Amino acid sequence: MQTKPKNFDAVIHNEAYLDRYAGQPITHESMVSDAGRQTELLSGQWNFTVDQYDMALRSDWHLEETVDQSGRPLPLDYDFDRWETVAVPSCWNLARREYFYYESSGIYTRTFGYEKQNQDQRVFLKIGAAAYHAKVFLNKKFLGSHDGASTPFYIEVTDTLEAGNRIMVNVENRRQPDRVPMHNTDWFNYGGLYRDVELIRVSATYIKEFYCQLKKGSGFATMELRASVDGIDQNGQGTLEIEELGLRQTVTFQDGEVSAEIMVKPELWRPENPKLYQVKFTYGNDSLEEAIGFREFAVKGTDVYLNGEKILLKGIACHEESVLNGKAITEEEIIENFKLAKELNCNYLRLAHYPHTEKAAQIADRMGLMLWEEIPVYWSIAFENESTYRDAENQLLEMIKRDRNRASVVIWSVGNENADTEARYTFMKRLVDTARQADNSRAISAACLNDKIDLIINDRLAQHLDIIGINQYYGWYDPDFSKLEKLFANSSPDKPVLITEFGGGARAGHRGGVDEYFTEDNQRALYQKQVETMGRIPYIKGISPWILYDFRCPRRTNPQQAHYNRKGLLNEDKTLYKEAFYVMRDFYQQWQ
Ligand code: GCB
Repeated sequence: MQTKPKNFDAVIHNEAYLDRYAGQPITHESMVSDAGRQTELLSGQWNFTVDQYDMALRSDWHLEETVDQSGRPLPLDYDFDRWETVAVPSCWNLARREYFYYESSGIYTRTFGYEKQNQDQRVFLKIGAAAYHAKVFLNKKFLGSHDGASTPFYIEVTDTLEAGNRIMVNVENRRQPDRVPMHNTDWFNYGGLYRDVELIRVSATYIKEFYCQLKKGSGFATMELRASVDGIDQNGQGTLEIEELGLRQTVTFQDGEVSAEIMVKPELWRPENPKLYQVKFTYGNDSLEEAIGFREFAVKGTDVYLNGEKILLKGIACHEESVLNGKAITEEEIIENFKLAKELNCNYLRLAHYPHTEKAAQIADRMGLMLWEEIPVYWSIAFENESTYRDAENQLLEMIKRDRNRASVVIWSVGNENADTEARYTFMKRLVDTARQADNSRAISAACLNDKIDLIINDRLAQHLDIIGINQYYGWYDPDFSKLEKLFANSSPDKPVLITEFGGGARAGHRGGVDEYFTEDNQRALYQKQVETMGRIPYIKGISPWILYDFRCPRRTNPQQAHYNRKGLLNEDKTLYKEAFYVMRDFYQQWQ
């Protein structure tokens, strides 16, 4: 065994400083069904510092050791309550000019009071999103760490909370090859606590999971209920109530779980009539109440059905971003995006390339838009790496568990544009199987690449998907547009194909010849050719052009792009419509 030299200093010489935080991963297993629960928000101003050298972790700042063993005061490198403040939720990149491209650790801390209401109450801390990795400390205790920038995580804090509390969160957003996504993407790498942080109080035995959706193939007349409870009382009764339907059904739990089918004929949710019911579920003293829509989304042959009727998915892709707030997009901004999608005659959006806030699906439920939700298995992540797989799978399950009661969500996507290698095939097939097992009421898909040499749709993953997503940029990255016709002619898929991306860049207001790149005229001509071609292909059952509005992208450096991906149908602040917007709007108006 190697011994440490006598003058080894644990703070400055110990490169294994992260080891003491390993082994407490926070995963989908600790999620709490929280839709419709009263929570206490810890949002607002938090003290913050960038911590490029990871001093908080190397020196255990969370222990707040202010004196040495003999009680002599120590010189401290931190001063929690006198640091500057930033808002939670927000992205640090937009808090200050100096932080714009910052990719490392940031330390958030605040104090808060807590009043116990009764002896049996249990409390969970929920962090809506921390990009990308978080380590959470409460009252000098390390509570665990979470990977993945876009999904919520939950930690039980019942025994750690006191009347006065100090929370400290290390959030770290280094781009790394073994993460999901890896270090190379086509969007901006925001960092920070950019969704709400909240406390959730539940009963001693509480409802942990609650799933209630229409059962597929039941003639729209049966609801499937699945729930689990956690706590000492595992064999009690739960009650499902939907007042508007006159429904009150009692179900009996066994060993903490129940699954039941309930005959009932609700009015069906659809984009033209996004009917939602207030659904209440009670177990002992614990209860949940959420607005749920009931619908059936199915695939048969090359057709897509909603509530038994053939539909086309008239969509648009969208990142979770605004110029002002980065990823900490507000409800008003989501509503604005969805209104623009409706103006484009859409009934559907592809939420690319990672889970957007859960508010998006709640709003889509209300506004009547169908959604594709995706995890950031993007380009060439470390498909050979088992820990990368576990991270991807956990993000997938956190997304599914979070949103599986949302009628608007019709497709789970397991990734985007991944080359068809052996390792990728195995990795993504596992994800498909996991998604299907977790929720068989939706279609599973992925945005695939086509074979650019033989010009054919032949991705091996496609055989395991319900719907094949295809990204194609003919007329842009490959200027030879004739290849698109060949690709479609050479392919005869036995399932529906969605064109998950096509498009080209244009700077709003920049006009010129149709052959001049980055003009609105070039983009318009490209859209005209694309929709004219795709509209004739019988197996194409949905389209989501890339993209609703321009988004920040450090890869894009020419003066027209100016660090934005300019493939939007609107500019980045959505004040300027580009010509292609109207091409798409008119196409969707008549596409049937
Ligand atoms: C793609 C990617 C998307 C990019 C887009 C582009 O295929 O899926 O993330 O932003 O192309 O603009 O190149």
